Amino acid sequence: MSTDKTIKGLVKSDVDYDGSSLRVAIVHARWNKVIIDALVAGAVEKLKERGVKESNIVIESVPGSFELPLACSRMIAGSHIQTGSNVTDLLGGLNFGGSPSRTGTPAPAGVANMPSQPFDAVIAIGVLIKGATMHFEYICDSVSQALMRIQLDTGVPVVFGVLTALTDDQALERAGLGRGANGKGHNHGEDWGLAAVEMGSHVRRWN
Ligand code: DLZ
Repeated sequence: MSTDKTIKGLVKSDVDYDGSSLRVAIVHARWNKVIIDALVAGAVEKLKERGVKESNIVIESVPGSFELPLACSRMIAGSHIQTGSNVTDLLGGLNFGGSPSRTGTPAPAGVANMPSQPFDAVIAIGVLIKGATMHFEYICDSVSQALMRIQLDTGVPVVFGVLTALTDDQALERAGLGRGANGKGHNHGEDWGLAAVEMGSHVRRWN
């Protein structure tokens, strides 16, 4: 047996979950946006690879990670209402070859309040990087606890896509943007996209 095999990390599922009937929201913070963009792109890529339709991927942004729980909670609660139409100009700078719909965009006349399918999963994406004060600790703790509470209270999977990094380099590596001796690293957004499809599929089966 090879000794260099790591025991850490996610083992790929034996099942290729089919996301073709799922509706998924991505809620992301805008702090540390270069890293956020890569993570969102990774998540979208895997959602689409698993068959989630572009029109069923809804992306919303909030200022910082602290705002993620409220946004997830309200999006789940209001997910039967389509507040915006499909919008192709994603976040101005994001470029990952897709055109998921956005909420929060003023809906054209006649589009607002159209019923739509509830979200099967929500991915909350934020990047917290430790600074000189206790700010990081408070936000990491409250956000992770709140996101867990939301998924348990609502029964809708909330994927924990919040990087809690001690340094810029740690965060970059976890978004596949590493610049150090460890190489580019791995984009965890991809894992979060797969987790959303898997958990959304499980919950449909369990209900
Ligand atoms: C204020 C702040 C700081 C210092 N650092 C981060 C960070 O690294 N990542 C992040 O997502 N947000 C940060 N914020 C903003 C807070 O999350 C929040 O947006 C503000 O405190 C307003 O509620």
